[in-house]
This record gives sequence, C-alpha cells and structure tokens, in this order.
Amino acid sequence: MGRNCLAVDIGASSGRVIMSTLTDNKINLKEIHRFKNQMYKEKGSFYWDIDKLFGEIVKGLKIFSNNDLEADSIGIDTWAVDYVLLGKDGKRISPVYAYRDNRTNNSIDDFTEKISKEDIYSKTGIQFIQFNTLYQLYEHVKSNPSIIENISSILMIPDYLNYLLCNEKAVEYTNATTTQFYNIHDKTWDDELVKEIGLTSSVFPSIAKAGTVIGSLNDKLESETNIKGLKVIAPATHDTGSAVVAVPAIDYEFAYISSGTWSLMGIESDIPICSQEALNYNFTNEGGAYDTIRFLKNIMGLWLIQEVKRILNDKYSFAKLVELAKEAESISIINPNDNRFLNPENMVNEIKNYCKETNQIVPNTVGEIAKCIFESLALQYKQVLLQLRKISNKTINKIHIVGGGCQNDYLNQLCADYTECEVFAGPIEATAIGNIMVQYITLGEIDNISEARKIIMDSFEIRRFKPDFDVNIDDKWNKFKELI
Ligand code: LFR
Repeated sequence: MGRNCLAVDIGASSGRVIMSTLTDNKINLKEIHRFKNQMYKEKGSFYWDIDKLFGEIVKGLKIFSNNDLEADSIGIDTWAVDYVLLGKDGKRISPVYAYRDNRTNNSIDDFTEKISKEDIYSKTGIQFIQFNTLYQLYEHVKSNPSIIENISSILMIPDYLNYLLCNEKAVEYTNATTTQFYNIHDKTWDDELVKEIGLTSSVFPSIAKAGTVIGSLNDKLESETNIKGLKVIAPATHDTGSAVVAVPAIDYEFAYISSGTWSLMGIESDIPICSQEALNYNFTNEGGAYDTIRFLKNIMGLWLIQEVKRILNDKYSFAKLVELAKEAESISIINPNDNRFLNPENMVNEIKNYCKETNQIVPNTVGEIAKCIFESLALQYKQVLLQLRKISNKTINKIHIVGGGCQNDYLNQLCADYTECEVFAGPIEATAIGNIMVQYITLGEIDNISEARKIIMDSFEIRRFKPDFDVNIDDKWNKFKELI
C-alpha cells in the first residue's frame, strides 16, 4: 500500500487539490478538485478573494473524504509576496491586495531614498521588483497609518491558509525571503527595514523551514470534512520554491525555468550571491528548501499570452495561439520585462504601441502578436542565461523547463535554438510535485532531495529538445539588445 499526501497548489489563474500516492519509489498523482482564481478589481485596486480560495480548499477536502480516500498530510503552496493582516482577535483586518496592483509603481524609488539599494540588497539579496511585500506594506501603511495600531500579525498567503486549517501561525522560510524583509545574514526579519515602514518585527510570526509540521486539521474542519489526524506540513510554500525542488537534475551545471504565469529562470546555489553584478542585473536570492538558494530572475512569462487570450475573449486556445505563432512571420520584438506589461488594461494594444514606439513593424494578426511574445521570451531566456554564466562562472549548457509552460513545445524549441542549450521539458506538475516531495521527506518516506529528484525522473515524462545550430538570430538579438 502506498502512502498518500495532499497538495494544494494555487496559482494566479487556477488552483488544485491533488492527491499523490508513493508506491515502489514512484509517484502517482490524482486531481481531486480544480478551481479558478482571478484578481478582482474594486475602486481601482486589485485584490484576491482569499475567502473563496479557502472555501475551495475545504470543498476539495470534502470531495476527497467523500471518495473514501485517506492521506497523512496536506501542504499548500501559492505565489509569493502577497500578505494578510491579522488584528488582535486573530481575524483578517484588510482585503488582500494582489501584487499587480499599481499602488507600488513608484515605491522602489521612494523607499530607496531612505535606505539605499545597495544596503537593502546586501541585507536581503532580493531583487528590486515593485511588488515585494516591503513596498506593498510601505504603501499600505502610508495610505492608512492608523492600521498600524490594529495589526497583531502578518502572514503570507499560504501561511494564512495554514492558519485557517490548523489555527497555528508561522511564516514559511521560502516565502518569507521574498518579502525583502528577511535578512540573509542574521537569518531573521530585518529590524531596520521593518521599522522604516512603521512596524516592529514582532508582527511577523516565527519562521518555519520548509518541511515543518505546522499543526493538524482543527476540530471544526475535522468534523466538517470527516478527515481525522491530517497533518498540516509547510512545503516550500512559495510555488517557485516547490517547482525548483521538482527539477529533475542530477548534476549542478544546469539552469531551470519554472514556466507558468512567470518564467523564473535561475540556478540553485549553496550561498547567496549578492555581488554588485548580481545587483546590477537585478537577480534575486530566494530561499529554497533544504538550505539552497534560488538565484534567479523573474521574466514576465506566459502572463503576456494569457492576457492576450483574455483580451480576445478566450476565442483562441493556448494550443491555437501557438499554432498561429508558428505560421506567422517574425516581425517585431518586445522587452518582456518592461514594467508596462505588468498589468496593462489591454495587452494586445500595449504590445502594438510598444512596437510602434520602438520603430518596429506593428504586429497585426493574432499569430504575429503571439510570435512576438514567444520569440521575445526566448531572447530574454538567452540574455538571462548569459548573465547567469557570467555571475556564477558555471558552464551551464542544460536548461530544465518545468511547470505548465513546458507543454509549449514551440517555446521549448525556441529556447533550445536561441540559447544553444539542450532543453529538458517536464514535469508539468512541478509545483505540486515539489510540494508533495517535501511532505514525503518530512514523513520519513523519502530520505532527501536527491532521492526525491530521482523518483521524479522515474515517475514523469521528461522530453528533450536539441538546439538547431543553423538557426540564425543575429538580427533579432541585436534588436533585443537595443530594447533592454
Ligand atoms: C510565480 C511567483 C513568482 C513570484 C510571483 C509573485 O507564481 O510566485 O515566483 O515572483 O509569482 O508572487
């Protein structure tokens, strides 16, 4: 009989409750419940419907138990940086802002006038991106100073969901590091940074490493779901942290791309790299499971095509968009990481305007727009690879693409051709698998991360894409360099 775990994996557009079974060193996944997630807009601000998300988790648990299934533990991972404020009575006191909300558009410049970029980077090793919890909280408190009196604790999204499951408050480490409040040298919250926004570090609960048993399902939920003794384990609660656990690599000379709404491209490192060069290139050192550092860069990713799909009223499937891109002529390139693409009203118009403003032919057909997105992403993969090689002194000629985005063979091949690296695509369910693997390690079923990766290699299909060295990208590459 295999042993079962439950993974709750929630991304910016959907969430799932997945059951895994480990038998004879192989993992098998079964989707129990899938639900939609979406930011909502109210009076010009963007938020997440956190109550709905928790309701969906409970619904998943009920479906699970109604099917007479059993599990030892549950683990939750979601995107990072967003937070929940709790009042003295332990209840949420504010709606949950979504990180794409534009209130932090100018916050980095504003905040770094008080503490310099160099100082913040040497303390935290975290990239400067406007949605870090630091800038979000800074604006939150600035626009509503009286809230300070009422905040008794701050939890990240998965921590809050864990708290609702088992009444225990803890902030899991991989997610804690993304706040830009975590001091990598002191290995705790940085008092100076927290103080600068008007709070004290005591509002942040203690930090729990990935793999910690946080508690077990509370009495109310036990009777509601009819599930007894379910342990609540914090995996790498940051989805990207879980995805990196699931990278099926055996050596160290590889880069990964966790491909979903974002493309997170980087390497696994034993130590943080906070050099001037790393700061100039704006790389981040996010905490990983089991004392690893995820040295990586955020690339705007499939968000660009997701938004195009949405603006076109979901008339085209992702597969159709890829097909149209393949057939289209290559006419223009964007810098995917330009801030204007973070949350524009209309992605199609934003791309067209960008091309016009940069004196390129304006893509008109859906295929031309999709091609522009995929080629530009692959160009940025090349750029980030070159920077990674330079900073790390590693050769890096293999790229592992994991996550839902690795189903896009067209982009996988572009990545191989443009970077001249071998590309390995899979597993698709990397975030849920990484989440599950940490639970199995905590339960004592798997020894360590290397064994976990071996099991992943044996359990899931990994596809290989060889670079075509005859592809010439000189013109595109030169244009791209002009744009960045
Ligand atoms: C991916 C991700 C990224 C993070 C962004 C915002 O889902 O977690 O790693 O930078 O979302 O939280």
